[in-house]
This record gives sequence, structure tokens and C-alpha cells, in this order.
Amino acid sequence: MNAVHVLVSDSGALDVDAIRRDFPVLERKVRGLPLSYLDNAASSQRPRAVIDAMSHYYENSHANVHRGVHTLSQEATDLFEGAREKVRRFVNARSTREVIFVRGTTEAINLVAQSYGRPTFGPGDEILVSWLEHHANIVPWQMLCQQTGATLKVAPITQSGEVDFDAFAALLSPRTRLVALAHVSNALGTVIPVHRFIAAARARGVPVLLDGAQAVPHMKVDVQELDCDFYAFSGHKMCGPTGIGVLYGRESLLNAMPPWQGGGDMILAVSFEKTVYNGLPYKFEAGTPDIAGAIGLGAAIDYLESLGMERIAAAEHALLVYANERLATVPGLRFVGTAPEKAAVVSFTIDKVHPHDLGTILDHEGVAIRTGHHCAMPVMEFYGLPATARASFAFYNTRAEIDRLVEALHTAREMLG
Ligand code: C6P
Repeated sequence: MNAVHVLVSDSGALDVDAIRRDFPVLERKVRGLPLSYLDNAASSQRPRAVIDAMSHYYENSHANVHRGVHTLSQEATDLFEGAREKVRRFVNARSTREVIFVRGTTEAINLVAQSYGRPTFGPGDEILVSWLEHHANIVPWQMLCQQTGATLKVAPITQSGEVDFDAFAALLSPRTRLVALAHVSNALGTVIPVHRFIAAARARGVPVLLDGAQAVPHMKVDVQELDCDFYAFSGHKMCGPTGIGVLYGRESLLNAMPPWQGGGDMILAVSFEKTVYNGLPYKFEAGTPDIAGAIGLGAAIDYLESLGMERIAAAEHALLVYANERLATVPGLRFVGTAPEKAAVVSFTIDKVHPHDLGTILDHEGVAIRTGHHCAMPVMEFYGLPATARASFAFYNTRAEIDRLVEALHTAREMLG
């Protein structure tokens, strides 16, 4: 049966009750209470369709890919390459040659740093990021700077948690070799109006990498329409498996880049005198890949597409609006990050209550949120905070779960405030 018919009601909205039944883990209890899983920015949960696709592969078709003429190897290869085509279609890349399977966003960005940046950047060259970035979009560039003598430039943010466009544009210089920006901030939820930033960079001939880890699960992403050069994302934040992610790269750039890891599958011929590298995308996929992970990611894409990214975005936005209203009733609660365009992420602090204590008390109430610096320590530094509490929603969350979060926060405040 087509999932669309089951999961979308007559009004065209998502049928959240039906959707929740697709996610086995949402039925479990934590400390004897129903689970309210509000930590989706860290990692989302998986629908049964993803779990089944991976089990089916292991039970029926597992073999290594691109290596055997036997039936199982061909089946595994077809499933693996079929998943690549699903990814291509999902982000509208021109060709599957532009879709490289990696372990996740972190590995994708490191690949670009080491394969695009390291061979060609030198002293005085500049990489421009923003103050909003996750560590995965900071540290690989710092390492590259140490290796090449290049300099990391950082565009400031405003109190509301938006990247200051004018300051960004002023930092674009004749020495800027790459712009690397989050599409959506994980710590604050800010949606960066990337079209404007990309246009400014491309007007100066500067390539742009987008860290799409928090964007791809929640909105329609079209890499051709964005006109970015690299786009990185992770399977586990979009209902897919851990250990698999994607680097989209513009083919002309990928073609010019050397491989970053050597080994099997990334070569056409090897002798001790000379090795000839394979073509795209295999040049960047040394060794046996995460075959089941790619198949699971393909199944996750099928699932998200059956719901519709526009419907997902609308449902999550409604949850965000509701959460903002309800959280505003908690005495002493301060929102951190108040940009007008936000994904369904709410970061906050509560007077006199440490976020870690909040996280622990909420867990006792069955409510899972993340507390800490969210791997974005510069953002915390900007606000002068050691940590925040962060609730992040997915399309399978409900208003009732937000009510439980708010009740648990009242309890925490009474206990600790
Ligand atoms: N953010 C969070 O709780 P990996 O770990 O490679 O799948 O993704 C890294 C990453 C990169 N960029 C952004 C914007 C991210 O949000 C993340 C992961 C998680 O916010 C875990 S730290």
C-alpha cells in the first residue's frame, strides 16, 4: 500500500497518529512513562520501513558491491546504486557522479577540506565561516589552516542569532577561497537565508559549501536551485541509519580534486609504478562502503517523500509556534536564538537552573531533550552561556509531548529554582 494514502489525511495534513505507529521506538516507555522524544536535531528516530529495508538486505542480498559477478553481489550493487539515485533525485543533483557516500556531515566537510583545500590553499588564502557553525564546520578548516597557512575568517552573528549579512559581505575578500556556512543552525534553529550569501560569494567567484545536516531533514533542498558547490548532510538526522551521509559536489570541482583516501574501489588499475584512479563518485569512496546504511538512507528518503517535504515543514513549523507559545509561560525561561526564520529547534535557559539538571529532571519525566553546548561552543560563548537546553521537533512529535515538556519544566523550576 502506498504510504501517502495512509499517512496523509483527507485535508492534506499529516496523520501524526498513523505516522507514530511506523516508529517502533516511540511506543517504548522511559522510567515507566511514555517517551517524549524531543532530541531530533541530535538524531531522529527510524520508521519500520528503514529498519526493514536494512534487515531485508542482510537477510537476502548481502555481498560486497562493485566486485562480483555473482547474483548477490549484483543485487547488493543494484540496491546500493539505487540508493545513490534516490539521493540524487532527493536533492536534485545533476548526476549520481555528484553524490558521494560518506559517514556523515563531519566526514563530508573533512573530505572537502583535505581534497579541495589542502592541495591548493596557501598562506594568505582565506576560508570564511560564520559564528553559528557546528564544530564540524569549524575544526576541519582550522586543521586545513594549520596545514596550509590559510586563515579562518568568521562572520559575526546578531543577538537574535542571525548571520550578519553586511559583515559577511565585507569579509569576502580577493583572498577568500571558500565560504562554508550552515544552512540551518543546530544550536539555535536559525534558517540562514543562504541564497543571498551564495549569490554574494559566487559574484566574486568564491565556491560555497553548505552544512545541511539540520536542513535536509526538514525542508526541500535543491542543490541546483541553491547553486552551491558542496552540500553535506547525515542520514541519521533524516530518519536514516547512523554511519552514512552524503557529500554533494559540483562535478567540475570534484573532477579536479584528488582522492583523499586510497584503497579498493577507488582505482581503475594499480601497479607499483602507477595507479589510475576511478571516476566519480568512486574516486572518493575507498574501501567497502556502508552498503546497508546507503540502502537504509534510500528507504528513509522514500519515507520522507511519501509524506512530502512541504507537509513535513508545515507540521514542524506548527509545532515550533506552539512550543514557543507554551514555553513562554514558564517563569524565568529565556529563549536563546529568536530569528524570524527558524527550523523546529528551541534553545533556552531557565533562571537559576543549570541546563544539565534540567535535562536530568526531564528524563525522569520521560522527556528527552539535549543540554550542553551542542557542539557549537562559539555560539555559547557569544551569548555568554556555558550551555542551553534544546528541544528539537520532528514531524512525528505532538502538541501533547510539548505540553509534557512544559509541565516537566515547571516541575524542575519548583525543585531547583
Ligand atoms: N549535530 C546536534 O545535536 P554528524 O555527527 O557528522 O552526523 O553531524 C555533525 C553536524 C554537522 N553540522 C550540524 C549543523 C550538525 O547539527 C551536526 C550534528 C548534532 O546538534 C550532534 S552534535
